[in-house]
This record gives sequence, C-alpha cells and structure tokens, in this order.
Amino acid sequence: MGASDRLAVAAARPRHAAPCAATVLGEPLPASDDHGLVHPSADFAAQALVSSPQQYLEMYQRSIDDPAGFWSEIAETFYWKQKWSPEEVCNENLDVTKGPIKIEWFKGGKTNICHNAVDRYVEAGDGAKIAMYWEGNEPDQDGKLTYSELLDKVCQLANYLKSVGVEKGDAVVIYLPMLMELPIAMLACARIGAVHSVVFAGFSADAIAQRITDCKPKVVITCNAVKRGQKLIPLKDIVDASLVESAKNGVTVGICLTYENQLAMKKEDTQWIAGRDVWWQDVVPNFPTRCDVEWVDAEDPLFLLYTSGSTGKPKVQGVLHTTGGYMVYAATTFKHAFDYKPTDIYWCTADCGWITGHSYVTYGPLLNGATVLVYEGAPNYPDPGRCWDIVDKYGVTIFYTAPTLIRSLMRDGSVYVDRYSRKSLRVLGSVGEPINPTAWRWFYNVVGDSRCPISDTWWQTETGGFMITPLPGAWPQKPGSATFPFFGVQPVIVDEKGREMTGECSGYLCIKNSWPGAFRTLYGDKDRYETTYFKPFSGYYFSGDGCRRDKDGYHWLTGRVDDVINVSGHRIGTAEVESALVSHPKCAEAAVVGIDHEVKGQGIYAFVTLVDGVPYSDDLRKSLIMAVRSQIGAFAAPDKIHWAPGLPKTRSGKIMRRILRKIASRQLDELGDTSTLADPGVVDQLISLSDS
Ligand code: 6R9
Repeated sequence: MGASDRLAVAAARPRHAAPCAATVLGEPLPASDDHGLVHPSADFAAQALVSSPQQYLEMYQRSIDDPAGFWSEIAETFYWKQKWSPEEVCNENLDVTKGPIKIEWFKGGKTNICHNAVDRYVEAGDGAKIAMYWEGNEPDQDGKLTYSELLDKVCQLANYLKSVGVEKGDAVVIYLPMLMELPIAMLACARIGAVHSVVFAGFSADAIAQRITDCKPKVVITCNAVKRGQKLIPLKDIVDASLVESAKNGVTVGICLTYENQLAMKKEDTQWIAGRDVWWQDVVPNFPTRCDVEWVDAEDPLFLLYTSGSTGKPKVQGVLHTTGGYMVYAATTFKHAFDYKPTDIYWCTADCGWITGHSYVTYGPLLNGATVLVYEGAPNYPDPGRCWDIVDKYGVTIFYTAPTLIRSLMRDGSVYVDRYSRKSLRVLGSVGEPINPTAWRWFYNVVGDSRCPISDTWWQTETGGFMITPLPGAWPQKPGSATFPFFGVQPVIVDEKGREMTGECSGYLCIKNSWPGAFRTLYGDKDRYETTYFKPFSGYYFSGDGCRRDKDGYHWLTGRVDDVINVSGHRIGTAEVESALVSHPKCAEAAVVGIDHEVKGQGIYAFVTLVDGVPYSDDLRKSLIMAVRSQIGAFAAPDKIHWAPGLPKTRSGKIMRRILRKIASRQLDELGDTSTLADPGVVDQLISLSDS
C-alpha cells in the first residue's frame, strides 16, 4: 500500500476497542466531517513552501519510497567537511527480534552543527542579520546579537572551554535561564565537540545532582541569579548545593563558570568558592573571537537531555542525540512546519531546558539563518498582555507556544490581547500536550485574528523534531488535530497485541521506521532504551502516546498511555514523584496519578500512606509537597495529597492505579471490578477520605 493510500480518506470501522478515550481535556473530539475544517487562506497558500495536499502527498510519498535520496538531497544543502558514504545514508534496525536496535544516519560524514548554524551565514555575507533578540524580565530590558556578533561570542566561550581542558566528547552541564548566553553556551559546546546537557533552571539541586552524577561534566555553566516575574531565583546557590550532593556520589566538578546576571544580583551578593568558581565576564571576553570548529562524525554525540521515563523507574533517563541527522531534521522540520521565510521574526516561548528549546529556539531556527527572539521572563508579567506587547515590539511573525499558556491567557480574557495589534503574526504553533478545540479556536480567532494557521506539532524529546504536524499551507486543519506525519515519518496505530490498524482507528502510537532526528540511545542504559521503546511492539518505536486516526486520515493525540504525567507540557514520571514522597521520613508508601487540570492539562494527585502511628495534618501535607519540590522542582509539586491509610492492591501486591485514577477524578460510578483487590474495603475508605 502506498503512503498516500495509508493516509487515504477511507472510512473503516475500528477493528479494536480504543484503549484511551477520544477526548482532550474532557472535550469530545469533533466528529471528522467537513464542518470542523479550517482552511488556510488563498493568500497564505499561494506563498507557502508546500501549498496543497497534492504537493504534500507527492513529497511525502517520495520521502517514504526513497528516504536515502530524499534526505541526502536536503543534507547536501548543509556544509559537510567530508560527505557521508552514499550507501550509508541510513542504517537501521528497529526490530529487537532481529538484533540490537541500531539507528545511524549519514555515517562517515563529518560536519559541525555550530558551523552550519552560525559561520555558514556569516561566510555567506549575512553577518549583519539579527540572529537573536533578547527581551528581559522587565519590559525595558532588551538586547540583540547579529550573526557575526553571535559567532564572536560563541568562539570566545569555546576557546575558554578548550583552555580549561574541555575536549571533544566531554560533557558540560548548563543551568541557565533564558539569557542569550544559554544558546551561546550550547553552540560553544557543539563547536568544540563537547556534549551539552542543559538542565532546565526550574529543577532543584537534587535533580541537577542526579544529572551531574550520571554524565560527569568537566564544567558546569550557570549564572548567579535570575528574576522571573517578581521572584528572585538564586541559581548559583542551587548549583552549589547540587555540587555538594554530586561530590557525595563521587563526582567532583572542577569549574563552575558563572555569568553575572547584573539585572538580578550583584557579584558581591553571590556565594563564592575560590578555586572552583569563575566569573564568565572575568575570563570569556579575553579569549579570541576566532576558534576553529571541531569536525565531528555525523554519529558523534551532540547533546544529552534528561527526561522522565515510562518504565516506572524513578531514575531520569539521558536521551542522547547525535549530530548529523539531528541537524538535518531540526532544520527541515522548522522550515516546513512554520513555512519559514528569511524575513520572519520567530518566537518560541519554550525554555532551552526542554527539547523544544533545543530544536526550536537554538538549532532549528539558526540552522535556517532565522532571527530568533529569546525571552527571559514570565509570559504573564507584568500583566497577561506581555506576550502581545513583545509580538508588537519586535514584529514577531511566527509564535510558537504551549496549550497551557494559551488556556491561562484565555482565562485572563481577550481584553489583554485586543490591546495589541498583532498584525505581524502569520503562523502560530502549539506543542507539549494535546490542544483542546476550545483553546485552539481562541488561539486561532482571538490571537491570530482568524488569519494565521496553527501548527500543532506532535513530537518528543526522543524524536528530536516534529513527527506529526500540519504544514500550514498544505492542509485544511481540524482544531485539536496534529494532522499528518512529517516527511519520512510513518506513524502506525497498533492495538494492544501490536497489530497495525488501518483506516479509522484508535490505539497506541508507534513509528515504523527511523528518521534522521531520532535519539540513538539512553546514555549508559542501552537495555532500558530497547525495553522502553522497542520491546513493547516488536519492529516499531513506541511513543508512549495514544492516538486516534479519523476517517480522513487526521491524527488526534489522546495523551500518554503510560505512567508519565504531562503537567503544563512538562513530562513527569509518576515514579519520580513517588520516590520523592517516600523519601520523607513519615511517608511509608505513595501512588501518584494524573488528573485533568483546566489550565495545566494534567495535575498531579498523590495518594500517601503514612508510617504507622503518624497522624495526617496540614503541616505534614506541606512538608510532603516540599519533599517533591526539593527533589525535583517546584513544577512537579503535587496539586493534591490524599491521605490513604491503605492503597488498593491486588493479592500479589500490585497497586491498582486504574481505581486510584477514578477516585482522583471523582468518577466513582466507573470504579469497575474491585473484587480482585486484596482488601476491597480500602476503596470505600479512600472515597470517604477524599476531602481530607
Ligand atoms: C516536544 C515535547 C513529549 C510528550 C508526548 C506527548 C506530549 C507533545 C504534543 C503532545 C499532543 C502535541 N505532546 N506535543 N501531545 N499534541 N502537539 O513536548 O517533548 O517533553 O518529551 O514530551 O508530550 O504526550 O509524548 P517532551
């Protein structure tokens, strides 16, 4: 069957029952008829890179029939010091029954992603183009860098890192807020072949320590503090605590390079450890603004990004991306999903601490020579109109954000949006979780004045770039659907036995083949890599998400089907939160489930059993929440703690989360069969304690 047929508009009855409800945030997904379709305007389609379903289908079909040819042609538009071997464009085995999982792209090629993202544009005469605008926490704080200036800054830092002994293959941990120094640091590492591991600056000291212990960096890069809204966050203090912690685990980091963020905190107020700590401003500007790039193999590691896993293990997993394939994929997906034009001013509200910031703040846009806006502050500070103020100030044309922000701004009311013109906007984007149709329509009608197509991009830390996404000029959209696969991606929906379903169906979302941006392993844990992603459904990459395909071939993501919770677009493993809770001396056992949350998408609901004889109290509740904040970060704090003298367990001792989910969401008439529980009485007891 051809690829276009697979996407074909063929109504068939689902062969198997849906494992997950076809709703997004409790809203039923629209029926797949023409009434829900939102067409790109004729003007938009006329100027679009891909401007019709026909054109998309032809390109898609080619990408599936001849992936090597398709991706080689694109890869050739980048600079390679040495070309890949033509017969090794893609080596893959995604079937554990046929041997170890292997994904390699452009083997034998030598390149450098920093060269392609920065030097290439300076060398082509575009050095004066703005690479980055920076908007600070306060509306009067801003800055900018041209491509030439960016190159100078990247080279100076790269030279400094080399001078302190950072070499190709060494890890560097970056714990920075959204200053321009964050993408600069990523690019400097990439320039010299060092492997960056950015840790989101909302993670706690323990969480940083866990990552440092795993990847053993030579240097940690941070800044003394940052202001987010009115809150001062002393980042350096948090790093100091993490370095004490990781030293206990036997990992000592020799250098903590600290940027003085003068707008937040003065040097003299910063805690300092002489010999280890170095002020960025004291050393980096003294280095030359030229630094030869390290030509690396296409399959050399580019970065590690830790994310929450789905195997029930509390340990976070280091997702490893390599250079060549990631570069080609991040750039190509950016270009097409946002219909990028060289005159665009692009703003993605994500933090570089997450994959979205890697692929679509730093690498994807810069690889296209784009002008990127980096915003340091909170999106609703000083008021909920800030985003649109920024859009007007810089003339932002592409605005990419998360449903949680859209819902929160929607709740604040359209009045904050209407105050600003927003006429520069031409494409909108959404990522991180399913976007409910109501939020989609508000984004489309109110923010985009019914003029801008929305790219609802489904992808993951593991996939490196977009997997299922509208190409904004190509297809009419259905609010809430991520639409169709990107070039080269073959999504399949399987039932619980791994049988591929066709036509209209609902099940587990897998990918049949590899694509250049796919992650190559979990750092130091190949077993877990294979077990989590390739063993559940032999022959496929398993995403952990549920998906429905409608009769028109549109894809509707229905959320995680594993034990990962998605809070405001942030992935949090239930096992991580449980492990933080039971680290509290008064907590004997914990079981965490996700519940629907109006703004955050999902909230965290924790059932806790206390140590014998300990009474439950409000203070204890607060200190349990504190335990999670300090082990993971404030964003993972449970929304609700439910005291549970006993948990519903099977006779073999397995916690029945299905029942806990129903209790948490108050769907008490849907508890199902409780007769297999070791003690069915605990269910009534839990229900009676629901409001404690
Ligand atoms: C990019 C990113 C991945 C998980 C993924 C899915 C959810 C992301 C989505 C979406 C529906 C979208 N997700 N984008 N669900 N529609 N457009 O968020 O990566 O942090 O690894 O999270 O996020 O559940 O499995 P990551």
